Amino acid sequence: MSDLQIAAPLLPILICPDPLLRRMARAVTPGDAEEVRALIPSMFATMYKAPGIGLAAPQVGRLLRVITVDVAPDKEPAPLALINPEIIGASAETAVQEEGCLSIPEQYAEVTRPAQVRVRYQDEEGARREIEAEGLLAACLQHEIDHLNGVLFVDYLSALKRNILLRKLAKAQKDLQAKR
Ligand code: K2U
Ligand code: ZN
Repeated sequence: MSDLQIAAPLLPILICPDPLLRRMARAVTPGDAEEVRALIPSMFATMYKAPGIGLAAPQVGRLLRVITVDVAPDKEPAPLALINPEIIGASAETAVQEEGCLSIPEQYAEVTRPAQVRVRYQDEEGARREIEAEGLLAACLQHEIDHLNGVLFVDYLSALKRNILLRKLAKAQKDLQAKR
């Protein structure tokens, strides 16, 4: 991962099954501008530190529709902050990607999603933009936008696989607490 450091306060990442992760985030309004201007650098700092290639505001306890992504931090960092992102197009073609989640640490599973997506969002200056994504960026954007709707990647697994994965997470969290 990149050693991209951003001088902004780190935020604690909520861990499943924190109920906040299952809430719907609300749209950012102009009145949120100041809070969002402070939140985005902290989200990037927290994401790079984890390390992760994406982060959604609900993961750091803020029910705002803001996500940050940087899927290739090692090569040329391409930090992207998306405000009020919405998927306005998705290919019928699907792709399988191994996904992880900073709120479900150390657990990974393959997830099938549309291979390409078109996302409309507002950038940090408030300008309306659209991007077309494929590959890991497409998976990451869909994963992060899911977080804004209280959806986690484990929801795409069979009940059996989801329960096995969440039981392993609960045990790992218990062992972690025991070590403290
Ligand atoms: O939202 C998050 O919790 C960060 C996710 C982003 C991600 C989305 C889709 C596919 C993979 C990752 C990851 O935890 S960031 C850590 C990571 C990086 C590369 C591959 C797998 C996991
Ligand atoms: Zn996640």
